[in-house]
Amino acid sequence: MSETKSMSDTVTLSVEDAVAVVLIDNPPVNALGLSVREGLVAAIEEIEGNTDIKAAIISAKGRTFPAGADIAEFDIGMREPWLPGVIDRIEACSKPMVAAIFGTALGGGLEVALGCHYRIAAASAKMGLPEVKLGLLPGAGGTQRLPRLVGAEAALQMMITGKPVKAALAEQMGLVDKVVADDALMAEAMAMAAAMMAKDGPLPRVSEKTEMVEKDRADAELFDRFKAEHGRLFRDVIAPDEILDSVKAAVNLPFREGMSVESANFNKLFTSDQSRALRHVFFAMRETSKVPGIGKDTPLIDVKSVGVIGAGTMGGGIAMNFANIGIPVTIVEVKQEALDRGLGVIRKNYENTARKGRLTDADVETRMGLLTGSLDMESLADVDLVIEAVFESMEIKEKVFSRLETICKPGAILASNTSFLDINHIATFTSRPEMVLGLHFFSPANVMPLLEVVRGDKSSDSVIATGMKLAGKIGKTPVLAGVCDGFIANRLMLPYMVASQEMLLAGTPMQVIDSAMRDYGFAMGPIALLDLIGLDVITFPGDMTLTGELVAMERRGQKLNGGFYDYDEKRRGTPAPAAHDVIEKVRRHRGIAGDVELTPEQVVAGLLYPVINEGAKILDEGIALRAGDIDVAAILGYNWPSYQGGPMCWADIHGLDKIVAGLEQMGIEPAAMLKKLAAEGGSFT
Ligand code: 3H9
Repeated sequence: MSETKSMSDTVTLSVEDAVAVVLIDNPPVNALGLSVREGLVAAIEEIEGNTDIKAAIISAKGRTFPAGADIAEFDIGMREPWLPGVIDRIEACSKPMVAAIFGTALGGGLEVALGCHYRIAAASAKMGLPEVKLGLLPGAGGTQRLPRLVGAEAALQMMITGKPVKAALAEQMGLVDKVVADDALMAEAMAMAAAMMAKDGPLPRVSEKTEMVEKDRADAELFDRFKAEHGRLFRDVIAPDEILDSVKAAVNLPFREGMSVESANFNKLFTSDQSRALRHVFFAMRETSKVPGIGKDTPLIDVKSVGVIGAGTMGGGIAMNFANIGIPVTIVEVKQEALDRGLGVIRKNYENTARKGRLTDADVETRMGLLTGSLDMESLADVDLVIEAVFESMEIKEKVFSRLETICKPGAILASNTSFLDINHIATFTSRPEMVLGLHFFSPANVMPLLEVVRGDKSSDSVIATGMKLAGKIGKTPVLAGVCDGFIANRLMLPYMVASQEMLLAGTPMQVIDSAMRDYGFAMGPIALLDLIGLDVITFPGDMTLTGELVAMERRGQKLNGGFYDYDEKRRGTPAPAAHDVIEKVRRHRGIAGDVELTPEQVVAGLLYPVINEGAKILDEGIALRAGDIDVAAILGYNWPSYQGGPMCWADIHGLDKIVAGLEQMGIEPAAMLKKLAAEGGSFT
């Protein structure tokens, strides 16, 4: 092998048996940043100019073939050479180019592979075009080359779902030429390059392939059919239509013209609010686990066994998270009946999952086998972590934590799943406040992806680091929260719920409120949401409340007799006459006269501006570390539509000065931080 030459800071080239091996080395995921693109151009020039080189392999060091363009570069401005041009040069190369794919070849990474003349993949590799998840489309020739290689339908499927395919399927589809054992990838790629350089005739360039697109052109219904079959994926978001339009161009136009369509559509999406929001969410999701002062050298506590106190809906769901990853859980209850009921619900949950084919019967038994019920707190003597999920009363928490103090081994982490009680106060019930933290799960706890890790004044760094790490292990995204009423997600959304009640009382019909928020992107509006979570769960301020009156009539929402809506057997709601009467009664009681019927835009402003205001206070008080953490908490805890970026990112896009003015108009004092940022022309994110 020749000596290794640097093509740029991140690309090297070496020559072995007349084959140039070009390796990208840009950890962590070999994203195609400026220096990689420069290195690839230099490598192509070397390959073309060096007569000793007869063929080349493009691959990477580290854990993966490039996972795409460098998303971080998008917001700081991309510089030449642009990726589409680099890939064109790879494809135009006069010597055979082989992509040796492993790890996750995504986005621009897969587009580089599509520019190569041959593709060989490791058996464990995955390939995909996930740009749609960033509100984008594959903008380096992917929308034009992939349909020419695998057909428009398979290409659309990959681009519009954004889901990667495994190597075996990629081979079946014709996306790769060969799949080989992981450890044989480079040797097989060398063999392929050697075979190809010995071959006469033109190189197979994907952009020149016509067979697939000709077939697709004959199918006049293809695009309408695809859209009809995948309607859900086109709802609310704009990228899928642009992808469809670009693939249509691939089918109907010559390659270069199709590239122009792709480029125009990419630019449209790139500058859209949706893509800005989704890119923000991509990084925010990955940033939440970074806590200043806590790093690789913070010692972690080994959690090999867990105790959960309370076998109710919350306790049961929490226990399942640990059983799912093989950690034994002792569940403590006060009464045998409650314990049996709790374990029965968990079994039913697992059996339902098995019925859907997502678990085997043996898995169900393994997981149930990891759960031990107990009526005695003493059985928590040896566990590494206890999570209490008992009734929300400080008196009961005091009893529980004072007992844990005497029972648990030194070094055990003592966590509370409280949603609003003061963790610092709870910590005073033990002599080891440094071991106490909040682990706030969202219901259903085995499903919802958010875990608020609540740091008390005295929680040790190790305890917090362990909580954050553990969240990832059980498949949740952790968000660190300080101590306050409601922590981040619930505190943030309480003003939303309160405003929805005031809006109803002022005269806006519930369907108008709910439909405006569905149009904004929530799966349901706030009134329907209240019915779903139960009208007895949230207590609203005021001496006579709508929910209080409905509960007094034994209307508790979907779970009992309906709430604001009446429900049919398919759970479809219609505004309930009983709720109408209650609204009138409370209006009379509060002396509210006249109807203020709001437009959908006014509903959105009326409900969301108070949320932004609360978010600003949460940030200013240091309850959340970053605006992005608040966004993640809202997206994962309350299904805030991610293409709106979460509340703080949405506020930035919407305009902070508009929000300040709107709040003042509503008679709400804007938070100091919000006012300051608006005045400075600053932003939360
Ligand atoms: C594109 O390609 C557009 C083109 O079509 C056209 C252009 C003209 N860039 O997720 P992880 C970082 S759009 C920059 O925790 P995992 C990430 O932030 C792109 N950074 O690891 C994190 O940083 P940190 C299309 C990136 O093992 C670290 O890498 N491609 C990028 O769970 C580790 O990430 C995609 O959308 C990137 N492209 O998952 C793929 N990717 O450590 C996006 C990752 O500082 N990436 N980072 O927090 C992924 O899906 C996952 O990261 C991947 C690894 C599956 C690769």
